[in-house]
Amino acid sequence: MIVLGAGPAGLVSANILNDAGVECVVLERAGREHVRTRARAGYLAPNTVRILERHGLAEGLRRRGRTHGVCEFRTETTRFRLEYEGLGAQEPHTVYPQQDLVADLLTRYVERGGRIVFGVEAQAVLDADGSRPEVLAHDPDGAPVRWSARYVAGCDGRHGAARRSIPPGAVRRHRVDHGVSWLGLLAEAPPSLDAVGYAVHARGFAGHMARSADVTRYYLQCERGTGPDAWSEEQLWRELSVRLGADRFGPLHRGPIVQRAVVDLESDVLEPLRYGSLLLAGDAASLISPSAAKGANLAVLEAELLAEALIADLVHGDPEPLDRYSHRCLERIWRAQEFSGWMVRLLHGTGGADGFGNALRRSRLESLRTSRSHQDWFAENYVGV
Ligand code: RFL
Repeated sequence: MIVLGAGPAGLVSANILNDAGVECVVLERAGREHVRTRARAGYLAPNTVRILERHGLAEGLRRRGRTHGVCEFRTETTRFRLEYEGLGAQEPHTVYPQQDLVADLLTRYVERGGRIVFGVEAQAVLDADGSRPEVLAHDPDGAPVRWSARYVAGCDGRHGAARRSIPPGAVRRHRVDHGVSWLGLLAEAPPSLDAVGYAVHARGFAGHMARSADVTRYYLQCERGTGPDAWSEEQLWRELSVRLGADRFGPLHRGPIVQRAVVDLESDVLEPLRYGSLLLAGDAASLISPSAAKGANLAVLEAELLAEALIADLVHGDPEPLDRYSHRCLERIWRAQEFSGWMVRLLHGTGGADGFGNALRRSRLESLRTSRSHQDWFAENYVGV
């Protein structure tokens, strides 16, 4: 078994497969340190935590993760809080930085004898429609190498080799560009509020998400095409303060901004998630806008389904779960996509000429503020995958 990519999808699959005695190797383009320290997601859904617990992968997050169950919506004039932990399914998130989860998964996999090679960039999966696919790769010295196995798990993200190796027309790619861009910032600063903050402002969206006691992620909606360094730190803090209403609702805790990246909000879904012996999971299978923090959660969910289906086939000779793998994932993926798209429209007022789109956005927010059934629906979807 070959697993491409050592992100959440690849490492969850590899751990489950390795524990079941399936011989597997993970091929990872980046170096070990880069993989262990790459800051991205932070909000884990209750179902994600349950999956990790089921497979003995939750020790670190149980010790260091914090539960979180409140979000706060702000506009130019007002704010309201939703204690979603007490609404809908009555469950909180667990805040645990993705890089810590990845580091835990990696340590455990290697401690249990799992095989991983860093610095190997897959170029293509050959003969994916046959029963002995080959991965064509470059080893850390740049020399070409080939690996072959019964199956290849494509967990190498949206720009990986797995997606590229599927011939045009063999799977459908559904895609939407939400027409909005965010500048994602990581600040070495304590959180400024005790909630996930969503500011819906005429100047654009701003978001606040705690990562740890001294690291906070912020998002600023920006013009499409803006470079990550277009604004100075002072300009960024000023803009965040304006949009988050710091003068009325309390100042932001400032600190050095240690990471910046522009994300164009787009989503896609590949259908089916299988091409012969090549199976896709995580961002390789479906890219989801970060508006509802579902990406890492879907990656873990799909990784479990994939690993269990592979074990059924390779260990027990039962190919049926693998045949159903794509269908089972797609149901969850489309539900998460629907909610993420709704969040995009809630936060940006897209979907109409200026005044119309903004009026719809205000109306959506007002409904969320006042309707208990809307709040329950929100809470259930917000923590659900
Ligand atoms: P990953 O984590 O991108 O891992 C893919 C791995 O594959 C390697 N790779 C290759 N290896 C070999 N050969 C090749 N040709 C390769 N090409 C790539 C890469 O080096 C990497 O190690 O994909 P995976 O496992 O599918 O996991 C997906 C999640 O990482 C992603 O969905 C989330 O980070 C999205 N996301 C969030 N999701 C959440 O659930 N909650 C959040 O709060 C959240 N915040 C975020 C996010 C994504 C962000 N970025 C990336 C824009 C915040 C940000 C800023």
